Amino acid sequence: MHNATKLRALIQRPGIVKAVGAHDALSAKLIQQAGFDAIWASGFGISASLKCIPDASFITMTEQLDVERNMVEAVSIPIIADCDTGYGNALNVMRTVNDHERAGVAGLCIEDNVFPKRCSFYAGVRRELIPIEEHCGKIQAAKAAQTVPDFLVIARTEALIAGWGQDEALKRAEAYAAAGADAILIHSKAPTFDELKAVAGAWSGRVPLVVVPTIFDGVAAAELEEAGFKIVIYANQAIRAGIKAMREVLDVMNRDTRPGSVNDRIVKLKEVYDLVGVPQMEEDERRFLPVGGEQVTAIIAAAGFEKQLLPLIEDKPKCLLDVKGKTILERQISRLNECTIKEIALVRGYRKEAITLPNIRYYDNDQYEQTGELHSLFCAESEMKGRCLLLYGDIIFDAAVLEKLLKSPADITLVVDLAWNDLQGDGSPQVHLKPDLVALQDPPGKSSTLRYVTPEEPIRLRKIGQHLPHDMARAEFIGLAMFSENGIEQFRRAYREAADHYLSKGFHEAGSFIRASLTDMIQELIDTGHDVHCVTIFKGWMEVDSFEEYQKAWAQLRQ
Ligand code: SPV
Ligand code: MG
Repeated sequence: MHNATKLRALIQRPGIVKAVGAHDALSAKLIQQAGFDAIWASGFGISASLKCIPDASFITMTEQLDVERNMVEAVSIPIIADCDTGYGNALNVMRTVNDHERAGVAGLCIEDNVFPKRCSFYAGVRRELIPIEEHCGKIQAAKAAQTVPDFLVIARTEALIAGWGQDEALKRAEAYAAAGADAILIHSKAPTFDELKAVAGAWSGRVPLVVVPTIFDGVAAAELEEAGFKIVIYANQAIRAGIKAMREVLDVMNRDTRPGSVNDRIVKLKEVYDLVGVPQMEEDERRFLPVGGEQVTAIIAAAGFEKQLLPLIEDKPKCLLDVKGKTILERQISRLNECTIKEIALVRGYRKEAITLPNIRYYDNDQYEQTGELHSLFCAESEMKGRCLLLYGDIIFDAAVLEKLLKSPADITLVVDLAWNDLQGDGSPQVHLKPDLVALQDPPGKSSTLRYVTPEEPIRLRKIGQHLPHDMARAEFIGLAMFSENGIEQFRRAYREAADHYLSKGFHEAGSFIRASLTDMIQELIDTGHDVHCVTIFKGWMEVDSFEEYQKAWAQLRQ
């Protein structure tokens, strides 16, 4: 529905239509939220806020229209454009009307001041009006040009403002109505409503009357309606409120110097977010952005100490091992960042003071010698909300591995490498001392062993652990897993239940719950009926678990 049709409907309905002057999209939105019927795109307000200049025909139509278009986008209530003198003569008015129709405003108001106009309230400014016929010509041109049937042309007379008297005001109002105006605004700057009330009382009533009670400000809407007005415009109270509020806050903050000193005078940030539509943007992000673009928190378990790596890790944890000028941790963070993952938490333990990279939230597992990596991960339990990645601090992986994982729609997804299976039986040296093996529901390449494509869709995981019989194992877990918001909730709940149940017992392959690995907890999830999936890769990663693996990393990675 065109904005104009909405305004017509408001005018047809019983009661006075309440419009408020806005100077930008934000003020228009506030006016709509406050429950007013319409917006007055105020020349006074837009001159002040956009350029901080007087309301004296300095603002061009282009500048004014730009602001009005922003308002049209921001609100659904109709907008009446204050077009001053129409930006020229009758011919210019025609273009003014068409441009405003296209902008989607409901109507416009053209006053009979000479160009350049002066705000009606400026004292000591010479005030002249154009001849009646000339303004009638503008109104006729406006009506002839309009293409949107409901578009509203309001003719405004400044006869009372110029001191030309009530008769002249009425004469002009009648002439403009006869010329086709859809409504008449008779402006007044008298200190009381009396003068205008008298004019309205004498009005023929052929079209509705519009009033701007700025100077005679003690009159209520009901009284204006009673006097015969159909539209009231509260033209500049919103911008004046803004100026006062800003001044007060700036003054307090300047004296106090703490931003918090003005907290009781300003809205919470959340209110601004809501006002500009952040919740809708979040919803749209969830619906339309490719998976991986949304916020994911990565939790890196890097607390452990492995004595087989001494003396390499004498003074630092394993994740700080340098591989060709970059530590394992720096390589991980680059990979995460490449996939737009910026929320990174890391659990430190052994030589924790050595890890000082910025932009990471740190958690400490000071019991790293007596506890397993599951316990370490849960030191960062407060991070386990929304989508989460859990990863071991000693793996290096290609970006494609992470990209594939991020596309998984499953609640719980592990990355597993099928290359492990292919290396079985071909005599290749097994550098891994204790790979985390997995058995899959429907492993790829089962029948055709030579060539196959790793599937895109996640496959269901049946078993995981280092002691899996090799004829059952099809792949190796690489130490990288993703949980959806729902998946991480399941994971936390299952962890709590298992902690209660297994506290003093062995837990899957772990001698005790406190020493359990992530894989023990994954097996627990499977055994308790949760769906655990995996995406399959073929190589593209390495782990630094031994001196040989560290040498291999040096040999294979580029600078
Ligand atoms: C405006 O808001 O720009 C107006 C109304 O034209 S008034 O300032 O009261 O003249
Ligand atoms: Mg104005």
